[in-house]
Amino acid sequence: EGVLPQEYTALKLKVLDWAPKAAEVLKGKIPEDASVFLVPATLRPETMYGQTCCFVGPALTYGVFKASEKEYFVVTERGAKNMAYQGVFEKEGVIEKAADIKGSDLVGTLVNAPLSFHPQVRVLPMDTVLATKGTGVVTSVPSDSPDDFAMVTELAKKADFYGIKKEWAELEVFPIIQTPTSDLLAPYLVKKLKISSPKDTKQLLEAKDIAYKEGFYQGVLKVGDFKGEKVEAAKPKVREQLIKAGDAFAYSE
Ligand code: A2H
Repeated sequence: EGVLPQEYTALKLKVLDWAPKAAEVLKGKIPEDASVFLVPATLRPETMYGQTCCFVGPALTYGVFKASEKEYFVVTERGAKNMAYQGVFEKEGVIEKAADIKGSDLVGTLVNAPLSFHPQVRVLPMDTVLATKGTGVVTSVPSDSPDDFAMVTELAKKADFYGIKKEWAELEVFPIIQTPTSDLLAPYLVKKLKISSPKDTKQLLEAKDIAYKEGFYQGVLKVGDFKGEKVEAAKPKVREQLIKAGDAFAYSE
């Protein structure tokens, strides 16, 4: 962990249809008129146009936390504790948990992904999601995140093994950011560094480092309201737009 707090954007992915297991576990625990959101924490709000799924750690335990009368958030206990002291919940400092649910039970749930070219995406498993970072929920942008691209490729290859439908992992990957080398930087780097699975940790770390720096300092948005602007300039603007629309909020740790 660094000395300065990380400023994340917490995105609200509204649940449209629960996976059967999740529906069973949560039955009667959440008011019928409330909306439930999966809430990933991201450092790259300007890439949200490219979301294709939402990752949870299948072995992690999540809570469904009451943010207000009408809204509940699915995050880790740790994430909820941080939120409670950042003015995210209606009652400052108070954590109300409606239910516990395992990540594996959430897999297959259909959620709305704000700004994405794919407005409806699935919750999918990713073993490398850390319980000790962010909210334990990670939105997947395979065009710009090598980790995400390696994982969706793996999921599509071994859909049966992961207990998912192949097509959930095969949503089209659209170019979002142009850099000097590519407009699909993550797939480009995964190929170039010969990354064949999410287990190629060392190369993935290198790819992540290159992608982050090149995307931030040399990237230009190809899509959306800030098309043509440098990532550096567009990042806070996309973030503000998401927050103003009620689709996101500031989260730090
Ligand atoms: B980023 P940092 Cl396009 N476990 O969002 C593992 N990874 C997590 C996580 C957790 N509990 N919580 C957040 N993350 C991911 C977008 C993105 C991200 C892109 C490119 C790079 C990138 C779409 N996924 O991150 O250790 C989230 O993925 C690479 C740095 O706090 C979050 O931003 O620096 C990022 O890691 C936060 O990682």
